[in-house]
Amino acid sequence: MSTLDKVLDDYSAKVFKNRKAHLIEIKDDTQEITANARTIPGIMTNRGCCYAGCKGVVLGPLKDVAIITHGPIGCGFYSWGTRRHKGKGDENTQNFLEYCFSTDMQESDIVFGGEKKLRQAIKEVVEIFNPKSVMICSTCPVGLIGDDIHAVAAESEKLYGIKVLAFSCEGYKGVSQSAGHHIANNGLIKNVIGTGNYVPKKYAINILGEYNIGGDGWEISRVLKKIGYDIVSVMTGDGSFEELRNAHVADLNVVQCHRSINYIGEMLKTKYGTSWIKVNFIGVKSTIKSLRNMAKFFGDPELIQRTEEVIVEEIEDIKDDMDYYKEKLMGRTAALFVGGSRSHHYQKLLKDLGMSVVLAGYEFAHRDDYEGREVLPSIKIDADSKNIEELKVEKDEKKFKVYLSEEQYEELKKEIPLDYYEGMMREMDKGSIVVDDLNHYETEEFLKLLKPDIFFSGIKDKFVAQKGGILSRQLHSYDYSGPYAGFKGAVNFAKDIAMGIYTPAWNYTIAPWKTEPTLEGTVGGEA
Ligand code: CFM
Ligand code: HCA
Repeated sequence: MSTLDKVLDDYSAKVFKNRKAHLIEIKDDTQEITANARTIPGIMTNRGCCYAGCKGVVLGPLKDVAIITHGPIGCGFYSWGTRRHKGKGDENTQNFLEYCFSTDMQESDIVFGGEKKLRQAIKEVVEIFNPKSVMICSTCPVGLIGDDIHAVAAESEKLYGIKVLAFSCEGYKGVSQSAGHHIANNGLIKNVIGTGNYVPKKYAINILGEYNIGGDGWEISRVLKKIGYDIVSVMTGDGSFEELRNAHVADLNVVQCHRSINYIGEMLKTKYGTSWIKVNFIGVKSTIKSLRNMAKFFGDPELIQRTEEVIVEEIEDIKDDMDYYKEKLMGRTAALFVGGSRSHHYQKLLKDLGMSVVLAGYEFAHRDDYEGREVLPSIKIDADSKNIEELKVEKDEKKFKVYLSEEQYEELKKEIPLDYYEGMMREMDKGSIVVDDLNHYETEEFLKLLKPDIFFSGIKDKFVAQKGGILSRQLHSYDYSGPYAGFKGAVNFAKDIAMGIYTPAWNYTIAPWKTEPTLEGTVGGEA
C-alpha cells in the first residue's frame, strides 16, 4: 500500500471525499491537483485571511505608508510586526514599519457605524506623522456593517492633498491570503504605479514578490547591484510608495513569489509592455540560473560577462562552507508546507545540500503554482472571483515600451521563463507527496509515515512536529534568523539546519505526562 493510500485509508468517508483531490503522489508531469478551495469548517488550517494577504503581505512592507487597520484592535495587533518584512528608513524615506495604526472599533461603532472614527484616525495620523500616503485596510466587521471606506478615502485625499487609498480586504473575502494579494495588487496598479517620473538607468528592473523577510531582499539586491542592475522598485520588501510610483519605467520585472504578485506582472505587461521573468533566488544553483537568465534577457555581452564574474566571486566566498554543510546534511529528508511559493523555492536549496524532499504543499496557492501557467485557461471556477474585482487594464499609449522586438521575444521565450512559471510539481521526484492545504490531522499522519529529518512550516504547526521529536524550522519567519536568499543566505540556511539536526533536543524530550508517544516511534531518541 502506498504512503498516500495509508493516510487516506484512515480518513472518514466524508473527509476523504473532500480531500482526495488535494493529495497527490508524483508519478508524471501531467497530474492535476485541486487547489484554492475554501477551507472546510471545522478543519484546523494553517491559512491566514484576506486581510493578512492585503495588509500583512503586500502593503505592509511599504515603509513610508501609514496603513490604518479599520476594525477591532485584535486585527491590527495580529498584523503588528508578525511578518518579518524588514525595512530601513533614511533621510529621504520615512519608516512606519514599527507602528500599528488602528481605529480600534468597539461595539458601539459596529452598531452605529465606524466612518467617523476612521476620519478621525486619518486626521491624527496625518497631523502626527505626515506620511507620503495613507492606506486603509478593513477587517471583517467593516464589510458586514457597510462602512464606505472608499468615500472616506476620497474625501481625505482632497482634504490632506496626499494619496489616501482604501482596500476592502475583509478577512472572510475569498479563500485566504491570496485573495488579499489580489485586492492589494489591483489597488497599487490603479492608483500608484505609473505616477512617478524617474528616468531609468541601464538594466532597469523591478523585483516583484520579494518581501525582505529576514533581510532576503537586501541580500538579493546586494548581488544585483554589484552586477550593475538599476533596481527601480521592490514589491514590496523594504519598499516605498515613492519608489513604487516609478515601477512602470523598468525594462524587466523579475518575479520571485509567483503566487502573490503574478497579477501585477501580467498587468504591467499589458499596460506598460514590461516583460516578466520567473526567478528563484533561494538556492545557489537557482540563483546562478536566475542571474544568467536575466543577463540573457538584456543580451548585452558586458552584462553577461559581469554576471559571470560576480558568480565566480560569490561562489569563492561560500564554497568551503557549503561543502562542509553538504557533507553534514547529505541524504537527509525534508517535508515542506508553507503559503504559496517557498515550498517550491526551498526545494532547490535543499537539493544543493544533498537533501531530498518527501512531501511538499502550499496553504493557498492556485493550480498554476503547482502545475504551471499553461493550466490557467482550464481553471474554470476561481473561488475568489465572486467578490474580487478582475481588473482589466489597457495599454497606456504614452508610457508603453518594449525592450525586445517580437521576434527576439519569441526566440528568447524558448530559452528562459519569460512571462512563464512551470510550477512546483514538475520539479519534484517521483514518489514524493504533494498536499494542498495540509491540515493538522494530515500533518501528524504524514510525519508518522514519512519520518522526515526536518519539517519546514510555520508557527501554527511547528510544535506538533517538535513535540513528536521531529525538528522543525519556520520557513515564514526563519525562526528569527536569515537572510536565507542568494549566495550568503544559503550558508546561513545550511548552518541553521545543520545546527538543528546535530542538536536533536526535541528527540530527547518526553513530556512528564506521557507514557505513550505522540508520533509513533519517534520519541525517546528513537527517530
Ligand atoms: Fe509569497 Fe511570501 Fe509565500 Fe506569500 Fe505568506 Fe510569506 Fe509564505 Mo508566510 S508572499 S506566498 S502570503 S513567498 S507571508 S513572504 S512566508 S505564507 S510561502
Ligand atoms: C500570515 C503571515 C504568515 C504567518 C506565518 C506562520 C507569515 O499568513 O498572516 O503561520 O508561521 O509569513 O508571517 O504567513
